[in-house]
Amino acid sequence: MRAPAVHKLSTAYLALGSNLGDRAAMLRGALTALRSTSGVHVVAESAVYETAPVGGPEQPEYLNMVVAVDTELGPEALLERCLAIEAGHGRVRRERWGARTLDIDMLCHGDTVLHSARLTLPHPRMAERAFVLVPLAEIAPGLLVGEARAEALATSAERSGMRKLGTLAALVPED
Ligand code: X6L
Ligand code: MG
Ligand code: MG
Repeated sequence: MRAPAVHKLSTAYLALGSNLGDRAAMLRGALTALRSTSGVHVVAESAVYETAPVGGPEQPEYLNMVVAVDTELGPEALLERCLAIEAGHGRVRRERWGARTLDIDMLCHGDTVLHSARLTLPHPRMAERAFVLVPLAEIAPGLLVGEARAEALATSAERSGMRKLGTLAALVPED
């Protein structure tokens, strides 16, 4: 009898954002696509926040949320899947930090530390962004972001320009 293949499950945190088109539908579509991905299991989702844009040109307000996935995919494979889901939602990369239909950023992947041309883990700038920290702290308060717990960073984060809208399921009908 052949030994069963062993797959290591890692928990990855993904930050989702949208500020073009039907923003809530974009987030819903991202969740549906992640749930349909073999080897990806959505295990938690934060509330959805409407947030003032940070950086870049003048652009519309974002909807942001964070999801946790348990995954058998390695960091590079999960990144590929996230980029494909963005493209499938009409993401067009024009200027840096410009408006987008859907952005999916990998915040961390287990305890992987990685610096490749395409991906840096943990995400180097997540500790500075309230639109990431506040939803992240809802689903992973004890997660270490550098030296600090996500909850501590979120508590001290500047929340002006952030409005909690509620769960995604309450914003858009289930599909
Ligand atoms: C100084 C200068 C301090 C620039 C911060 C922060 C730049 C974040 C870009 C920055 C700076 C970013 C989202 C967004 C973007 C989003 C909201 C970025 C890249 N994505 N604003 N801006 N939500 N609210 O998902 O994150 S573009
Ligand atoms: Mg981003
Ligand atoms: Mg991105």
